[in-house]
Amino acid sequence: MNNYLQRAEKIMQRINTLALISDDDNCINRIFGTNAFIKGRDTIFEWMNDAGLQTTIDNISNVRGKLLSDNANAKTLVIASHYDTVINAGKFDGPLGVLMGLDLLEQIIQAKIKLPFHIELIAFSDEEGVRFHTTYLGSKVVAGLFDKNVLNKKDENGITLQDVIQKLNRRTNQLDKDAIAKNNWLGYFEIHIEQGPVLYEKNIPIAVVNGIAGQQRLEIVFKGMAGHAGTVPMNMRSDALCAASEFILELEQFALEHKKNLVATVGKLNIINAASNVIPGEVVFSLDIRSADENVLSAAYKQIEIICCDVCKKRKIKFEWNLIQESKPILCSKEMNKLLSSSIKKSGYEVIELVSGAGHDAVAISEVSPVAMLFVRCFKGISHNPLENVELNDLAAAIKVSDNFIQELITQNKFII
Ligand code: HGY
Ligand code: MN
Ligand code: MN
Repeated sequence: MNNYLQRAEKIMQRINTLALISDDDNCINRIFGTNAFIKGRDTIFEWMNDAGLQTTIDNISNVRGKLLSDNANAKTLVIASHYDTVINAGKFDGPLGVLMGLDLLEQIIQAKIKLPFHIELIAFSDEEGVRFHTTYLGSKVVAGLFDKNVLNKKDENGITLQDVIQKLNRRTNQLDKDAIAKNNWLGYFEIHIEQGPVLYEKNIPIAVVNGIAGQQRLEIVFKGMAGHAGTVPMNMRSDALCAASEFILELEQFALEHKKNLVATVGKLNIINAASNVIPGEVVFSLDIRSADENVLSAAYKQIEIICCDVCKKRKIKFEWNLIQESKPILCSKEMNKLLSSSIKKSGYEVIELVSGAGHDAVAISEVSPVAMLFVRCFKGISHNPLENVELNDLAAAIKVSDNFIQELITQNKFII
């Protein structure tokens, strides 16, 4: 078995170990601040520490392992991804990038390679934003972009982010000290599953990411009139759930008409005071809108609000339209991608470039550093689903390319923003 496959085996073992750390025995749930989150964090800490990295846990619970250059004034290359998950997650979204990064650093240590720059491996604590509906909390702290107002955000049980961080024995008044200063960044590299079907359909193991779609996440409230399911005639109802259903189907049609340029998703919907014999008076639901084209995204955002308004007017429903968070589409570094593409060629693979529909911590980091991402094929492009899967050979291909890429960065050690 060649060295890359052996390394892939070890990474796969760690991915499987991490996948067993969940708040739910029947599926993978590891959201910010829970027991499984803490256990996962401490497991990654141990792996980084055992590998000989200078390892710390910062105040937003990112796990950070440093491999320093002899040149104290050197800049830092960050290799990272996230260890939090969605609900009923797959086991590769996030952990793949963290554990491949750990393998790369273990190889550098083993080969006693002299680094012209520092490398910091980071396992970000909250990329998905499941608990507080705001994403990139960990990477925003490292980029120095953390908005302290987010500390007052409450989860579904009314617990604030501030409370959770304190319960984790971390100090919110030290969060700004956890940032890497803007002029210390050499670059950022993240390895991540594609979470889409292109590589699977083209039968190619890896791809260069040239950009990441922008997204807007909203919380929408529809308020009608609760009533008795048995007595209120159909034409006299203002049923919040029926109104939301009509809006959601119109939204789906609107996005379909935009073909590949736009996606819109309602992933969560809550009927307030739900009961089988009560006409729903109030529903609260999420809306996730994405496009790689900034103009399409902003035009769609306005148009969808008009659709919402029209449905509610027709049905005499009041609605609240709350934008929770948004991020513009970003471009990855052309300089880094040139090196990444030549590493792919050197490794004997075809070079293709893809835009990521999924968001990544690279979005937050791109505000302070050049970023590059390497996509790895996953089974039928399935993700955010326990069927998520990656073949060992594809892991081995990504390791070979990443080894060459780090080597290129070491020999080049020049580019900056
Ligand atoms: O939702 C996303 O794009 C990513 O999985 N956080
Ligand atoms: Mn991810
Ligand atoms: Mn994800």
